[in-house]
Parts: sequence; structure tokens; C-alpha cells
Amino acid sequence: MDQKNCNLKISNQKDLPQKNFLLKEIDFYLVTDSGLSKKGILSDVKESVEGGCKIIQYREKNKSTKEMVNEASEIKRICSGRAIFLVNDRIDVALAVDADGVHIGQDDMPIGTARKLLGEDKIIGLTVHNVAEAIEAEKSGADYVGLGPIFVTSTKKDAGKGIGPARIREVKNAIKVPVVAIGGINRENCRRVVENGADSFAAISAVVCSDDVNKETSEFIEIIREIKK
Ligand code: TZP
Ligand code: MG
Repeated sequence: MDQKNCNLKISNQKDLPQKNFLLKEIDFYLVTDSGLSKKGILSDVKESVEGGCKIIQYREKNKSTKEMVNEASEIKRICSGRAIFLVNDRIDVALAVDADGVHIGQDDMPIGTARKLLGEDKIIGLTVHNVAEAIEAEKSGADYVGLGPIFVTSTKKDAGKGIGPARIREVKNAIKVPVVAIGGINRENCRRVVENGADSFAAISAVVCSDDVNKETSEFIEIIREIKK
């Protein structure tokens, strides 16, 4: 990923490939949900990016491909120069709008195939549930792993029960790529997630169900930075 093509531009002083450098810099990670959103996902993305969010995942399960491509291209425009923009599951939609990458699950397209389609410069995140899957994900070329659900969540009906924050440390110790925690994370429990080694965490309901997406985002970022420093 070169600076010119990525949605987020920060000068890389650490000589890492651009995508690895950008992923090291992320703290709060927003995942969209049109079903839960109060003001609509474009508003959520805009407010969250204005609140400092540097990575957005467009996750949409119920819209047509045409609607998704249109929405994805709007999100790309909002993220431009400010946030990494990933598409959940849909490699075709990511390619159509030249997103920065994708986030895929264990039952989605195999990561090697996704890599062939997207190329080396794009970011691929993979959902994992345990240490074995995390090691496999790293070996297969995942740029980061999404670990969860950490706590019980009603946002993803088939997510299973929470694995608990202590598991984050085990995964963190087993791999080098960034670990993004997800699932049931809110203002009450998010400290434990970062204290247990998560590089970043993602939330849906805690942010998009609130009245002030910008404020929720910036307060999560403040908490993460405070614990990490
Ligand atoms: N993957 C694992 S849990 C989850 C996803 C997409 C849902 C997270 O939503 P919330 O509202 O932050 O618990
Ligand atoms: Mg998926």
C-alpha cells in the first residue's frame, strides 16, 4: 500500500511497509451496522472519523451489491486521508471501490485466495477465536486478527459466548500481527481489554447506539491511549 493510494496518510518514520505501519497506529476501530445505527451509517462513519477513529469496517449483511458499492464508495470518500477503510466479507465490493482492504471470517473466502485477488498491498484482517486460529491466520498472511467475542454480545447472533479478556494475552503472546478485540466491548469493560494486551478494540453497539458517535469514539480513544502510554 503506498501513501498515495491509502485512505489514511501518516508519515512513516519507522520504515515499516505502509500497511503494517498504519495498523500499528490504530486504537479504536469502528464497525458499521445499518440495523443498529441511530443516524445512519454514513453519519456514524463521519462522526467517528471526526472523533479520531483511524479504521472503519463497512459491515453490511442485508443490502444489494449495488447499494453496497454505492455506500462503500461514500465511506471511502469520508475516510479519504483520515482513516483506513475495510469492507467486511465482500472482496468484490472492496475491489470495486478500491478500499484499503477487507475483514473476513473463518468461513469466508480462504485468505490465500483473498490475497491473490487483492494483492500484497491491501490489508486483510481475519476473525479468530483462539490461539491456534491466530497462529494459522498469521501464517496465512493476515495483517491483523480480530479476536472475539470477548464478552457476550447480541449484535452478532451466532458469535457464541464470550471468551473473556484473559484470552487476549494468550493470543497476543503467540503472534506478531496486531490483535483487535471485539464483542460486547463498552465503556465499563474496555479497560480490561487493553490491559490484557489488545492493540485495539472494535465496537458496534457501544458507539452506533449512542446519541453522540463522535464523543463515544474520542472517549474510547482517550482510554486506550491512557492505558497504552
Ligand atoms: N464479531 C464478533 S462479535 C461482533 C462481531 C462483528 C459484534 C460486535 O458488536 P458489539 O455491539 O460491539 O458487541
Ligand atoms: Mg464474515
